[in-house]
Amino acid sequence: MIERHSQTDWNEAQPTRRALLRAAAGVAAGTVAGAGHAAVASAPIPLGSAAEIGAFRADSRYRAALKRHCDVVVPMNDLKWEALRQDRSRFDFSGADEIVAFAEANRKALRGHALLWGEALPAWAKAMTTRAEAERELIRHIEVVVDRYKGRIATWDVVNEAIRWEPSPRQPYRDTIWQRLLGPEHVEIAFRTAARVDPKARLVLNDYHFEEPVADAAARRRIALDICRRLKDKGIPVHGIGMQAHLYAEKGIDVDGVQRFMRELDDLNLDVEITELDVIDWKMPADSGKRDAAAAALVSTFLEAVVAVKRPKAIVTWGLTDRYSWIHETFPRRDSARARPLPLDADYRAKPMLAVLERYRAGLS
Ligand code: 9MR
Repeated sequence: MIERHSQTDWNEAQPTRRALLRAAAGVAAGTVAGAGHAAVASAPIPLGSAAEIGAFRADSRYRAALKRHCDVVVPMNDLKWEALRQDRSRFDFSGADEIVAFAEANRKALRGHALLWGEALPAWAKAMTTRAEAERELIRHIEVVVDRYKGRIATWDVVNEAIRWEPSPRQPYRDTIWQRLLGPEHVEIAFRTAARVDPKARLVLNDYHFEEPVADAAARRRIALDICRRLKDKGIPVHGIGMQAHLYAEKGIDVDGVQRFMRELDDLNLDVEITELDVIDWKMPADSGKRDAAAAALVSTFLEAVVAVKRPKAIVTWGLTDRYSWIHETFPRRDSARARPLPLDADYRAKPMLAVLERYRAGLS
């Protein structure tokens, strides 16, 4: 077992002497997972997970897994409008505060998810009708939320899933309440406000469907870069792009496309982070051993493609254990087998995917 890498400030992750020594020791002892892979010591990459409040409260093994496997914790749902703003006039921070306190007590970094999203909105927000109302609410929301966690939540997904499924330069944005009432400016307002309230925060544009070998994914990468370039041209801070990386086992990875994307991010002086990694295995054969091997190989192919060009600021999975995952409901299998999207199985046993991730955490890839 690779020693836990406790890194409080994952934004500043550097190859420490300890990490290098640990890496070298792992290679020498032959304990490194993914045997056959030429392990090379390099900067450790902080690992993290989203934490779902129901499981977090009810299941002590879930909390133990977060402590053991994470350098970074992300409240999965409790910083969304739906959780914070059921009541229009009063913010409810109870769930978010619980997870933030846990992260701080255990010296984990935090990512905030998400300040602007077209989903997970309370009914009153979906029913807004005027530009002035949307702008007022959006600005107030970001002011209150970012200010509350200023200096504690180091990184924010400022805008989540704003890019249309099949975007074009003329129609880059998804049809959301924000786009309907504010137009393309909704993205600028969100980033500008977050930067004003916490000038030290790292501000990320988060989205998905960037890595499959299809034309749509290439178009989405191009649009994401365009959005960031335009923000920068206007002097509005944006620090990185979050690749959610909900990977489809049957689709594979566009390695060349992903690597080009990394170089283009470099050209714009933008970071990359992997923000919601998991594997959608609904089209795979039921055999769990085969599925786990395929998931680990897919994650490895994806992360190798990224890391070969650019080291992500963090690698975050959307949960840790197959016991709890959105994939069970959203991508139900036709047979009676359960989805196996995450690095630990439903009984918290390590799967091959965990070994792949730990190589990066230990600085061996
Ligand atoms: O996993 C999350 C699930 O528990 C919520 O019900 C849902 C709606 O808030 O959001 C899920 O997380 C999503 C994330 O916030 C954004 N990217 C897609 C994720 C899976 O739907």
